[in-house]
Amino acid sequence: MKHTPDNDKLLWMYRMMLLIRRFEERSAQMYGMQKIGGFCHLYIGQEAVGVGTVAAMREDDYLLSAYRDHGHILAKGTDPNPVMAELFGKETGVSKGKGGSMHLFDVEKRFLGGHGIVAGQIPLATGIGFAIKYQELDQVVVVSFGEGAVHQGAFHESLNLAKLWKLPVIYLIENNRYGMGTPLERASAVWDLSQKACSYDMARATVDGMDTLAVYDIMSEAIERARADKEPTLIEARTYRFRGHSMSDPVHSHYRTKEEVEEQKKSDPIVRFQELLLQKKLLTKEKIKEIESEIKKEVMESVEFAEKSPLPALESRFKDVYA
Ligand SMILES: Cc1ncc(C[n+]2csc(CCOP(=O)(O)OP(=O)(O)O)c2C)c(N)n1
Repeated sequence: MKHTPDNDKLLWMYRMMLLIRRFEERSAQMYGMQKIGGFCHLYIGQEAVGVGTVAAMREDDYLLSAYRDHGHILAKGTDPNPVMAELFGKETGVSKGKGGSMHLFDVEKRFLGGHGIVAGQIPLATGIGFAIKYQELDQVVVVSFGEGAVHQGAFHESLNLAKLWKLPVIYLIENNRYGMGTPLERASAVWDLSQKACSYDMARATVDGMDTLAVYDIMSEAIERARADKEPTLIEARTYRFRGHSMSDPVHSHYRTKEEVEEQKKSDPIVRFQELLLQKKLLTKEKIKEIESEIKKEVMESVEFAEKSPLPALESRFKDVYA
């Protein structure tokens, strides 16, 4: 591996993956208690992709994702309190309670959504890449989307222009193998999705999306290419979601077997990363317990904050709404 994080970053990555996991487990519980309503898609199982990616980014780089976005915004540094409040639909939420789970947003942290339309964020990210280049700045944009998005026209139009205009954008396919209940094999003529970059003569890579350090390495390389040479890259991270497509889809549905899910859980990215840090002596069993209890407290505080926050005022219903 060419790029390896220093010890502080390794610990940050571990802590962040655990925060995302515990935050979402708690969100699922709150959904069950009807504190959270509407759509809610969990990132559980995919944490290595978002965290490995953000660890390779600079703070002022931009990130966009689809609706499975809790992990991305937390990794980008947004406080869990307004994120949980947004899931609760409260006024103190990152989108003032009007976006919900799918439409998280934090301009300050340069997380530009949270997008519910499959592939909708891809042309937006391309436009942001254009703006960066036009203003002669040196940030990069990473846009994450599911494998279901690569068959949309918007994906192809974006890749073509990004290569033609040499834009600093990294297109990150988070291939969790299913678009709702449709497996990749039933939706795609090709299995190796990074091949799509060949049509646009674009740099490409495939990475084990359950391996946090491998994601960090590949992403660091792509970011260097984008920052220095203004060259885009298409990355396919092969990952897996342990939960259903959304809170309304049970974990073990007709489209995949219980055995398959259990088999995939053996490569849980957090367990793998924890073992690595134990081997490196960066973690001990006691330290793990300490981190677990700090995170539990942090997540419970976010629930309390969300519970206590007011609902958006009735008079604000047309504010910040564009139609
Ligand atoms: C343009 C559009 N078509 C259909 C939908 C309905 N829809 C919501 S999620 C989804 C599956 C997308 O799968 P994928 O892109 O692989 O992402 P994942 O949920 O696996 O993270 C579909 C078809 C939508 N939101 N937008």
